[in-house]
Amino acid sequence: MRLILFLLALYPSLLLPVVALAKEGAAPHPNFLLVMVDDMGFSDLGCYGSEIDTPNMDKLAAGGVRFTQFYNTAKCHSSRVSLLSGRWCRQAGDESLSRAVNIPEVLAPAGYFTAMAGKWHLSKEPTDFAFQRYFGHLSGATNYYLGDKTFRLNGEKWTVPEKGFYTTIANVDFALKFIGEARSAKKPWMTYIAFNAPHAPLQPLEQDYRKYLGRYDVGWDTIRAARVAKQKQIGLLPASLQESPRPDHVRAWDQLDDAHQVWEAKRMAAYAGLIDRIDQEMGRLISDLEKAGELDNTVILFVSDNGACPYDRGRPEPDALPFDPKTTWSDSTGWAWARNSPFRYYKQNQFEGGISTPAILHWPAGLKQKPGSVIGAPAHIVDVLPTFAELAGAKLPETYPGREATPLAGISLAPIIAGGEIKARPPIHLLYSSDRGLRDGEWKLVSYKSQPWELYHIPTDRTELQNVAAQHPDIVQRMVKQWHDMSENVLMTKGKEIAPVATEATPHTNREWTNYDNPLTEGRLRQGKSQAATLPRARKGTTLSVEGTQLILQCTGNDPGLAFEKLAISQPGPYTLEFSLQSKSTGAGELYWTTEAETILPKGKHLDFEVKHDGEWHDMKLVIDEAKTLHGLRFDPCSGEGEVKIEGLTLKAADGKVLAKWP
Ligand SMILES: [Ca+2]
Repeated sequence: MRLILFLLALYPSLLLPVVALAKEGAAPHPNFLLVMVDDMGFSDLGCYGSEIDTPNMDKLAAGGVRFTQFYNTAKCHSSRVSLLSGRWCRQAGDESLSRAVNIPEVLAPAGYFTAMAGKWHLSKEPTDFAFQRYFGHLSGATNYYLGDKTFRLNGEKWTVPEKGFYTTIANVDFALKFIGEARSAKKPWMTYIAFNAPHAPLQPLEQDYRKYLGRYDVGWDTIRAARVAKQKQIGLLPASLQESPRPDHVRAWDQLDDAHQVWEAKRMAAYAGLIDRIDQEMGRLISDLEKAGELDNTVILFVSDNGACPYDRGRPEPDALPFDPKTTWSDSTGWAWARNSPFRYYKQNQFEGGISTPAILHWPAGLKQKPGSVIGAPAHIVDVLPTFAELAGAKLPETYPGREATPLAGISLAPIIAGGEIKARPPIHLLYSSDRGLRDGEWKLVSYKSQPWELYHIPTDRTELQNVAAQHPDIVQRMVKQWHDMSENVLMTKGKEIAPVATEATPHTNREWTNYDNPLTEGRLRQGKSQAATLPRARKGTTLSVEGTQLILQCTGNDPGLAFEKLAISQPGPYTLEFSLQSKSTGAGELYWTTEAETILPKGKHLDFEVKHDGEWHDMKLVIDEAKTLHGLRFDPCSGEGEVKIEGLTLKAADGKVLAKWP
């Protein structure tokens, strides 16, 4: 009850019944084509400043509206939760969606044919959430050519063809098939396409890649400047806007050596190819709607789940061809900076570079804004459900079997679509892991990984360059309280996520940002003879690979982990084993050790340790309380299935001396 009263105090509009948008002459029951792209930066489309050819999206923008402050949650799965549920991710019950009623569950009872194609990334399957048709992968990322084992077609396992398959095209093939079924059934439809592009691995089609080879030899400083200039020239952003400068962790292009320039230019050609293909496939959808006479009364909404991704995972492969299905190029921090022009930071951060992405709405039959308009009002993907429900005249159910539905967090954008404006809206809550923020009116409160709160005045400082927290302690205090109130009462989040922020700032670093000092080698690091001697042995149910300084374990749940036999240690204990660990597996961690050759592990001594399987990196330190000299070790970071990455695995003596390091 306390929660409901709190929410009603915050959002009095929740009391109002849903009213169909009053529009004279507009046809009833518009169709909805909802498109979400993966990791597309704010400036990646032509109509948002890019040099990439996106004529179809530019045409949609010219006939519709572009939002300049359309926010997401800075991360894949949480944006998908908020998009479908109209609620903050934690509030909706995360991937389980257990505290939400979702778009297809609102539109299907109103007579809509509901379908989805592409990346799901949440619990169960789309067909468990009132999507009447589904084709795509349940996984968070997939090989564009080879797919993976999570592909489904209408609830059944679907085998990816060995040849001729490409995700971006397949998603549209199936979406068109589903739309055709809706037409045959003479029903209005809602189709949700969740492209995996341009998420890593960067695997463009050959022709789409070759088209852009050479275009990015000028480097990211030049491309970023050109994008910002275009954003101002086309009226997307004000001419007075001060773009954020290149951060220290991105090296100036002309300071890169030739090999790094060649490699990075190829990576951006791959991104451009992926985005060009999205546009071509959007063109195929638009042509189909035009031919069927449906383009006029279809609400097309195009959004991205988060800003460009800076996490440069894996070994560079500058000599590989990205259209070889076995090549898996990773993201580039320098290009992520350019792709998020003119903003700061990236995917996962709650700065504008992480949360602000393109959003285009096209609906000739109902949109009363001047075609080509730029909408500066803040909006968020939580607004999509209430907007679609209002445009469809669909009822928002207050209860749903098997769910504890919470009140909506989003508001309907119908007043903007009807040619008006939204003067005030409830605060936008921002949270992903330890990255936090709150947008309330003109102010934005933001914290980088729970570092001290920063405050920005968005109308005069959209690029977050002047932290005015010290000048406005009253505003900071009010907004911090609001953030905590919403976190606890609305999102129902607990523990570390709502702990107070740090009092002292430390440098913003990330081990997964590109390291320009890393040498470029040809192809993946092969496990050579000399290295094999220093590597642990993967146990029978575990596959071990080495990428850079990381040990990557693929665990099956049987015999998880690594064995270190015949350790050549010269010093008695106690010891510490230090490492960083990122796990997508399950179960507790265990460490076994022995000081004598005749004891076969797991006999000997052992300790248990806790592992967070949240996909985040955690620094860990295990104390091996042993007085004798180690002979063998067994290190099991999980007991279940899935991937575990270990970086900087180091055995140290009590005095801190490094005794062994892997790889
Ligand atoms: Ca994403």
